[in-house]
Amino acid sequence: MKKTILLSSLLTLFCLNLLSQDYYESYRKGWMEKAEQNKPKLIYSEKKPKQIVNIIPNENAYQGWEAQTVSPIDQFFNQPFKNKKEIILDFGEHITGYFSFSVNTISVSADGPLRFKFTFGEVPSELMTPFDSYKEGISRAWLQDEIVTVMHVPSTIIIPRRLAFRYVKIELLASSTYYDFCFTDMVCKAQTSARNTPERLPASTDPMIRKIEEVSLNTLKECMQTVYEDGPKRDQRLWIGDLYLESMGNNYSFKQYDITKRCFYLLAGLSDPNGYLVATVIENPIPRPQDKQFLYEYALLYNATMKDYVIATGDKETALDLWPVMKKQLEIVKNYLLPDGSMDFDKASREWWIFFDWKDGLYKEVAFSGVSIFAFKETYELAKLIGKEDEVSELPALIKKMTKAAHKNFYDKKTGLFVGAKDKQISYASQIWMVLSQVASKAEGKRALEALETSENVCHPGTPYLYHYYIQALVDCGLNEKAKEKLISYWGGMIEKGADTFWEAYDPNNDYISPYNFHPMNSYCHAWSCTPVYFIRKYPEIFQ
Ligand code: RAM
Repeated sequence: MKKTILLSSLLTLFCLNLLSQDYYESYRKGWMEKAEQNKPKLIYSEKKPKQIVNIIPNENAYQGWEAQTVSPIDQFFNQPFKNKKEIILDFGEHITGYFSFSVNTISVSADGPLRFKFTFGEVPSELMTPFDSYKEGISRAWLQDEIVTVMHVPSTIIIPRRLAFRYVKIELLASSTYYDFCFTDMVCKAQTSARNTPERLPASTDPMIRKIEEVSLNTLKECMQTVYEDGPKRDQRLWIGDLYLESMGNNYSFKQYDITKRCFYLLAGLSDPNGYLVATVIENPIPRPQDKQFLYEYALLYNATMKDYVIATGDKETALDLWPVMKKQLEIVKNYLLPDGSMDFDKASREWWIFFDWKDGLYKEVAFSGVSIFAFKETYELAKLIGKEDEVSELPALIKKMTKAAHKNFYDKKTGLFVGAKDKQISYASQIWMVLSQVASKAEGKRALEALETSENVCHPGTPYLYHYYIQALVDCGLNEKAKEKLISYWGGMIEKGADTFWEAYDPNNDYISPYNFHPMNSYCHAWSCTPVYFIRKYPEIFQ
């Protein structure tokens, strides 16, 4: 009896120990060191305001506001400001960096402090929509308004937070009746780690494609800091889904691979002790994961990103070093794989954040199966590239079985569309992921993507993130003309609405779409919308 009790307590202790063990214990330190060694250098430049503008209501303008030129910037510097009280300046381009300004008295010396409110906006509406109506959700402090008290005049003040903006509104909140003052200087010390200059597109390229590429590159450049950020205004951090698309853009433009390498190592080094990747990590003040932020397909897209990286760079060493992470992520899919090859979507939904798009009401069962098969395929391709296919030799048979099951469960022969087993919603996401996973044959995929345009009650993409996969699906099915047409109408549509960097959320029919129910909270320079440059460069015969 005593012996049994002793044995079972030993067993419990052993199990507890296993549970509390860190899956990558012996690797983490080395991975974090490599992340540090590959931190890209930031490059700085000084940017100054270009002109004075007014932002006026216009129901035909994007989000109801339009910036109009008032006068050149020399009408601002060294001009009395006390009675002016408010002004909006335009820097003429999207900038990420640190903002400073200098003030001085005019004639008599200062007898007291000044107080200003600065509001920075990536798009005009941010300067005109009162921020305090935002009540809940992510932090109100992401919104870029700052109250600054200048105790001594003259002086130069630097706003401590890093900003991302094109426009700045200055409001004078307090001053002395005894003296007037003026702004003598204003600079934004802009920063990015994008240092290379991509080759120019051939002169014969369609001017709209050229413009779209320029805005894509600006978007990517602004998001390339010491990691690939999702957006320099918000959330200023690395997310795996954004990394996937940014590194794709980078592979075809700046071709700077230190930043990609750093991101791989950071994510591995900061993964959960259970071995699964956390969807997002924060760099400052010390690198850390966002606790328990597990996002199903993001964990899997790490492997796909690595496959593309190895093809672009030939750097098998990094892939081999991080192979244990990629192998472990396969387990995530296996946890929901049923004996007949179908996937337990309900169970996965309870245990993971399944994303695909910011779109209310999107039913994700089909896309969930698609991305799981896609991840297996990409990982197998990677394994072959680095000589590890023996370690994942079960994958080809699993892929076959899962493909068969998904086709059987989701394909509606009559309509030619893929719909869920439980919910028959027709969505872009479902068709896209059935194409990308090759559950749909090329002909079926073509039919499904075309049918989306004539069907009713279709759930459309809400973000350029899903739209990226849509363009890829069109290309994969050979719908080249349509891919070009859609790329021009979607990203070109943002340009026509005034974008100088591409946005986090965009629905051509709803300018106010916002994952946060408050459009000023959206990021208007967002990593995952930078991929036109990838399409334009990878498929010149289609897009150039
Ligand atoms: C947004 C982030 C990021 C994305 C996640 C899922 O809030 O900005 O781009 O990856 O959502």
